[in-house]
Amino acid sequence: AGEALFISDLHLTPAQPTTLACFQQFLAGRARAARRLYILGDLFDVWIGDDDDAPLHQAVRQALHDLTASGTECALLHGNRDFLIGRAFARATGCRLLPDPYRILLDGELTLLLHGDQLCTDDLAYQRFRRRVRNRLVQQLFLWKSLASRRAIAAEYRRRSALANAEKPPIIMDVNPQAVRETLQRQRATRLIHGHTHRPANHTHTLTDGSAERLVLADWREGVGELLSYSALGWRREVVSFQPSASSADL
Ligand code: LP5
Ligand code: MN
Repeated sequence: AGEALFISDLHLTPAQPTTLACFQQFLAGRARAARRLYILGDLFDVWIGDDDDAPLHQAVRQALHDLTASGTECALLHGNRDFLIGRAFARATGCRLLPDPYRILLDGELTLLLHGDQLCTDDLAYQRFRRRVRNRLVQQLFLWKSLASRRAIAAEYRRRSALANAEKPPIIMDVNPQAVRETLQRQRATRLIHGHTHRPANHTHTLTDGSAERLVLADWREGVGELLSYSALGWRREVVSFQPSASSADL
């Protein structure tokens, strides 16, 4: 079936150019060896609409387009920062936008892919915020605004979110184990892969019949990231890091 790669939470932003460079290098190199790449949300630090033509967005569009044109399929889930990624972005990059959660069959086992924010059910303030911004009409009203005012609103959300998070006990911002079990059982899946929490680890959950595995992906920062791969060799975690070329190191 070929190798599948899973990454999440790159939080690409002009403020972190080496993380962008790392991702570009990854798409032009390591990712090409895979049959399929899954991005499990928060590829961007913030996404205010497909019409935003900032240089970083153009660079990412181009790099993803080159990857899919080379024959590696790419599928994308929305995160809590970039849920406004739409069809125009998918068309320009050749990526497929998947619903969250999304179920795939790997070697006869049902694996569930999600960003992970919905599983944080103890974070009531966030879930309330989420319901509001995932509303179609609210999104349409937002998208009708100018890029400048959308940018300002997104910055205000980010500011308030950071303030709110500083007050929350860390446990609130992790997934709720009961929500994990219910989701797995409802979807009849035996494996879950998600990001969002930035707490990379492999967990085992006991279900009413049997057990399930939960693989949490790391976030990318300062030019260093992580991927999870599934191939004939099984499951592996790999470090992805930016390698400056000799010429740019001379500068
Ligand atoms: O993002 P992170 O990891 O810091 O925190 C998340 C949760 N926060 C969010 C909010 C985003 O960071 C900011 C939104 C991105 C902009 C997208 C584009 C604009 C959309 C337009 C709408 C159609 O997701 C945070 C969780 C944390 O993960 C861990 O799970 O706790 O949740 C919050 O912080 C929510 C707060 O608790 C409550 C909401 C504060 C914002 C209130 C907005 C007020 C209106 C402002 C008017 C301009
Ligand atoms: Mn997230």
